[in-house]
Amino acid sequence: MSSLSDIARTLVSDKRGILAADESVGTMGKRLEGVGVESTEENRRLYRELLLTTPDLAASISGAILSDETIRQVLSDGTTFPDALDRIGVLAGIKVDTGAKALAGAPGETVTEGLDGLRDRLEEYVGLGATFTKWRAVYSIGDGLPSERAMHANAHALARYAGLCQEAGLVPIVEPEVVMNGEHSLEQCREVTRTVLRSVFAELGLMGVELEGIVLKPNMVVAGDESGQRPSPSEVARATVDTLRETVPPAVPGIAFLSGGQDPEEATSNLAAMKELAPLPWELTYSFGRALVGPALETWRGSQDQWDAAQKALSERAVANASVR
Ligand code: 5MM
Repeated sequence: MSSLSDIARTLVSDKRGILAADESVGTMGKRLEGVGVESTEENRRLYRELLLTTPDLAASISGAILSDETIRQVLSDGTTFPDALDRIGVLAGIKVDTGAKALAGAPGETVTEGLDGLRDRLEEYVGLGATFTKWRAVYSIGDGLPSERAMHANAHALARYAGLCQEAGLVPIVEPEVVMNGEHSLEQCREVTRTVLRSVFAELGLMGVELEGIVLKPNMVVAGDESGQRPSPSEVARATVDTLRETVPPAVPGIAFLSGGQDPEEATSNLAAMKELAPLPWELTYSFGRALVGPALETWRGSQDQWDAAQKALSERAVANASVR
């Protein structure tokens, strides 16, 4: 079995990135209904089959994050999703959190849940073919937010999750997302992201998490979507990389960004601008959800006739992201 650091390096190296296809049933339902497709178990399965059988996917995708539903489903030919990914040279990952829930004593804020019974669930996921995992904590910027309480609760949960995954031989993707919604400036996003990342790495240290065996999945430092600001890719890149240099130890092998609702081309341009700031202590790559699959979903709209065109749309985004220097 590969070591944790080998798996983590495979996920972030050779310019490949991670496809986040782990929407919960609720989120996937909203996305499918948005393009006029009924959210049935079969339609969710079919859509994931479309994505993950895209020709040449492995040239630009190192790993795919699945949901609990998908990891138990099979392709039309009867192959399980993890087996199908293994055959093409893509690692199978699994989202193991059970969602962001209201945090007591912190109005408007959440803590991500899923620690209860996690050790047993991880053992099962290993048996189902997973080699890595994901857990997402969510932080909003607002009047007095995020609170110290929410930051502490989420960092603690992320670190306990990461420790359990490494114990099970799985590489944890640690995803603290400062969301883009709001009127905040780029500078405010930078301050909050720095504070959040500091708290996460402090907790990872306390829990004895091996930094060589994780992948960090942070937000890019951007202005709020209602701020009226539109920073250029070089401004986003400089603010993001400066923040990461201040907070992420060089032992971490790689950073795979989420897209957070950015336009797909914008996310690619921002990633490209960051890579221009090399040399950096860690690999930089993508772990996009919407910025990879959005155009494919819009193209497919549930039509069998659009199957090839939708796969091409995914391929174009994946290749564009893998082609940035
Ligand atoms: C793909 O969506 C992931 C799961 O979301 P829910 O559990 O809320 O359904 C999500 O965590 C995703 O991996 C990240 O937000 C990155 O996706 P984007 O679209 O921001 O790149």
